[in-house]
Amino acid sequence: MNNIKIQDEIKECLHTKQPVVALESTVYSQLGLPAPYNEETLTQSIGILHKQKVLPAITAIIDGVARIGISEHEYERILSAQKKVSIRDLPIALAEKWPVGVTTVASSLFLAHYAGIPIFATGGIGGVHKENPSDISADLSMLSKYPILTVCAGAKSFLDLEKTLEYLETMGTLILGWNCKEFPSFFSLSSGITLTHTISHAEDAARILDTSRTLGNTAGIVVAAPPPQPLNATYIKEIITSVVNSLPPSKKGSDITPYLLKEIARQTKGKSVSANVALVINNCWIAAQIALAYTKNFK
Ligand code: PSU
Ligand code: MN
Repeated sequence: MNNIKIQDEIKECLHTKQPVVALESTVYSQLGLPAPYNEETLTQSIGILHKQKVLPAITAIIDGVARIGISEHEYERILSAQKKVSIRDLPIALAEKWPVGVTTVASSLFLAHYAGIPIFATGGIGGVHKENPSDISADLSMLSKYPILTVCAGAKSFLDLEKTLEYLETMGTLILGWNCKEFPSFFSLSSGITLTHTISHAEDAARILDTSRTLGNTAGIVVAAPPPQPLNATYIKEIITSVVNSLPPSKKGSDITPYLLKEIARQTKGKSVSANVALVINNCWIAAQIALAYTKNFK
């Protein structure tokens, strides 16, 4: 396939059983975080992985090719990208050779699986929307389709978290709280939803992932980590309610998530952005720990 390319360094790492963590790219574009915070988050995410000798594999569409692993000189393409590529968009982005497209959790999981990378980190997964419960992110079905472990801070809290968890359960995706008993609420700690399973060590996550893969289970695993710089739950809830209730009817489909993120950032005067930056970097750190434990003990 000449429209999917795995970076040589990543191929080599996977071949020699060295740790690799896959990353999406929408969160690092301005559709996920405003400039210059998107660049700072990207640099720090990559930095934290390199520091632990774990190779980052950023997924993105560049010059009509789906890439697993991009070089530093190409970061600018992601930072300024305006086109979000979810799983449904992937064939057209490649067939029509889009110059640049940033991957969502859904399309990144597909590409990570293609490359054979079992561990993936993001900010928050998509989910069932509050304002329209039939708007269900393709992230959820893809999370159950590939035996990949995804580290996130739960689902973005402008979503219906109860319905999101119900959907994941129906699809057979295991959710593990990372040192927490409640499903994290992305910008804040508490969602009021108690999780069935909690883990406290990267080795536990690695063992559960290995067991699942050895069983031949095709569903993924979600490790949900509380945000390290949470906002006050009542404060952010009020803002989210007002933003969701005043969603302009012109915002449809995949434009809704970037719009809500932007509007919440505006109304919190950037506080939501700081919380978002911190949790993305924290999730990369956790994913690196799990990748190290997995390659050391199980691969
Ligand atoms: N996490 C963040 N910011 C983001 C996203 C996740 O902290 O911008 C992106 C992810 O790429 C996720 C997507 O897959 O939002 C979900 O979009 P939708 O609801 O349209 O499926
Ligand atoms: Mn949607």
